[in-house]
Amino acid sequence: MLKKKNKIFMCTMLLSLFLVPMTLSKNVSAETIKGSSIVSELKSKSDCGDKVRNDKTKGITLFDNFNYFNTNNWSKSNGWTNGGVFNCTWRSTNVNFDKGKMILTLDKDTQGGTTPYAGGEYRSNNFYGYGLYKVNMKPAKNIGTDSSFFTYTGPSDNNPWDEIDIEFLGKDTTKVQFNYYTNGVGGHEYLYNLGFDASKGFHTYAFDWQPNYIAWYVDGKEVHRVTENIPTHPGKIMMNLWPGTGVDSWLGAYNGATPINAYYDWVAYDPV
Ligand SMILES: [Ca+2]
Repeated sequence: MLKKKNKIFMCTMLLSLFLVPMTLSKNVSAETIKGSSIVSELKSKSDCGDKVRNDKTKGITLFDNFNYFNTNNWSKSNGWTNGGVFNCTWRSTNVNFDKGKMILTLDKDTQGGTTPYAGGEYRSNNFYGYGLYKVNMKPAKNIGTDSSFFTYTGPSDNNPWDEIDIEFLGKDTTKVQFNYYTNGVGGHEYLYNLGFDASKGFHTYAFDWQPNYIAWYVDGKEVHRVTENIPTHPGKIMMNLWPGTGVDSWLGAYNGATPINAYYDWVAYDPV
């Protein structure tokens, strides 16, 4: 029993060394070990690598500097529209990487879609649950558009609709909107006055999703917290840029200006 425990501890330590980046906040190492359900499944040191590769949905840290399209972890949405308020078709050509940044582009659709515009969307391949989600980004500044960072799962994943949002309404990028949905119930929109224009430079936005609260952060400072009816289902990490339709009272009427870009420098997830 003791030997088995020692092996598990060794795996835990190795996992921590490889997976916990330098940017983690206080007490994260201990929390990662405690919260990492894959650890209890490990049988020997040699299992560590395979488990990391095969079980990314549980307790795994993610960091991407957006130097290139890492197909192990991410997909570009391509060839469909969400419909509803989204007046664009997602095109993989609208997700690009340059000089260490991911660039999402909104422009006119020239590939025969049913919508007049093409948007960019980047989504994780895996699902992520409770933990700290961070993005360093610079949203688009243009009326009628939305630049976002969020977690999402829903009927397309055979799950209830759970979502946690950071959204920049391009009509006024001196504010950021936070929101969340639990089993399809939303209506928690909260506009935070940043005190700077987010479209003018890169800043770090984050949310800490825990069983009994969600806290949102701007440049490391907590600025909003909710504690009621918190989502429970792990979701995909998503970023997109799109023009609205039929939601002028929210986004403002899109003026059709193209091309428009949103920039993402890096993203991180820690299961703390
Ligand atoms: Ca970068």
